[in-house]
Amino acid sequence: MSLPKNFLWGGAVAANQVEGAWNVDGKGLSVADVATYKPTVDVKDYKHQVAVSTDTIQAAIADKTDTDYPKRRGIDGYHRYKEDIALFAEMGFKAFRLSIAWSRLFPNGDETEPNPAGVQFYQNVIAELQKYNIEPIVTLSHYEMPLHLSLTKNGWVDRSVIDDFVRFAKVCFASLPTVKYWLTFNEIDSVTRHPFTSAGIIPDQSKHLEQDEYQALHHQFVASALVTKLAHEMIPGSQVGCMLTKLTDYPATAKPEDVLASFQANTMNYFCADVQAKGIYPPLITKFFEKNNIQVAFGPDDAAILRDNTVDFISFSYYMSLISSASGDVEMTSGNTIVGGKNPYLKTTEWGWSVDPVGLRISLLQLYDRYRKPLFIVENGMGAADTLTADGKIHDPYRIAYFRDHLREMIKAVDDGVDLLGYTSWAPIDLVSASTSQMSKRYGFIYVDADDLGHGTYDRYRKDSFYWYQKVIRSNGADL
Ligand code: BGP
Repeated sequence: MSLPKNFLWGGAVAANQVEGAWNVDGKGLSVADVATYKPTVDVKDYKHQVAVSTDTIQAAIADKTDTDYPKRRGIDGYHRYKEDIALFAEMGFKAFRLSIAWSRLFPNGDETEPNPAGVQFYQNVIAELQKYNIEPIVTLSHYEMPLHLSLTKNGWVDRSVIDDFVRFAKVCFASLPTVKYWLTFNEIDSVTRHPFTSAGIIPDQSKHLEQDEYQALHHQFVASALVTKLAHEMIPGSQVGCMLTKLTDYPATAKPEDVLASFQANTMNYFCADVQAKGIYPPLITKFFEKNNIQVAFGPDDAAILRDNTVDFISFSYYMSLISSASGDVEMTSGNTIVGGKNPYLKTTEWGWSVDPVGLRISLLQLYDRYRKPLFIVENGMGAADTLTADGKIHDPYRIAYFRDHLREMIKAVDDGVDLLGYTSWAPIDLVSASTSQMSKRYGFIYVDADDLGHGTYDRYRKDSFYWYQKVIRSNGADL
């Protein structure tokens, strides 16, 4: 069993979780900049906890500090990117996934010309990666849009945001012409899980929220298809991927009713990839809309735009699997953005996410069998608390075990016949958690000396897993 020679090993991050520098060099406020630190998140009420109101946003705008807003600090990646990229190169990265902060290029989102300092920053980052022959994989939208568009248009609910986004993408393609791999929307299916951070929607309790969510999602589909076309035109040979949260669901028992419930959960999970990879809304989803009184308005050309501009490859995040039962009588996962049944056969992380390496192999097989397009694992990893020892070490055998088990299953899936472009771990360096804004939920091979409240030197330390991943890449996965 071996991986292709050009397999893209690396790591993935998002701008709003690493850069900090939220008000530097002309950057505007983004939805991420008003996300507050939440020590605990009640899973059942997650949507409302992250769904800020206009009042809380106004308070955040008035607050010019970063004290309560960890994403404003990130890990100071804006100033330390050279040091970080040197560490990635030391691990032997072939690829690195990053995102572009839309509000760094267009502070309000609706300007006609970009902020030159923002453009320059990303040109510098890409040049630094290419200096080490690291292939950049760039996400255009990763839980981030200019806050102004959220406040003035209710984010992606308003169709005109498509034009704003296409203008932004055009600047990205024109200024970063050597980037070959692009992803349009990170975990596009998350619009219905956290509508504010994924689509700038400020929920109005008196309105039909699902209606707004699916309309916003439709606008993202159209925008994704339009920029896929644009990328192909502006950067010949470029490859554009969709990105979904792969939430592989199992029936709680072999009871046919449970199997049906699980099938339905998986169908909902495939919905976005069906639109982006096959170019059509699946009939089961259209019917779901009808039954739930959801009317998605299509522009006259939308169906053709979706049909004619499908993605080149399918990328996804994989963290866990879930279970479904017809009675709903199963224990639920807790402490994250994803609501689902907990599998009694699996262990969970400290944050309640089930650990299921075989589920990764199953996910790869399911996706490849369904779409027959190249796949890319662009997020997989484990949030854990780490301890920095007095002599500057971090011993993290639990993280090594997690990755080893997942990579073993990934390699088996390639041996099964799956066409896999690469694997970028989430995240190669500790960063601010998307769901809780915690620093203490650590994912990296590199430790960042900062706590949840922003105290610390922000110095970087190599964990034991750093040397382990270096060895994995060097052996192209043979030495796990
Ligand atoms: C994915 C997001 C990432 C990332 C990861 C881990 O859903 O695309 O941005 O953060 O999950 O989640 P968390 O940071 O909440 O632990």
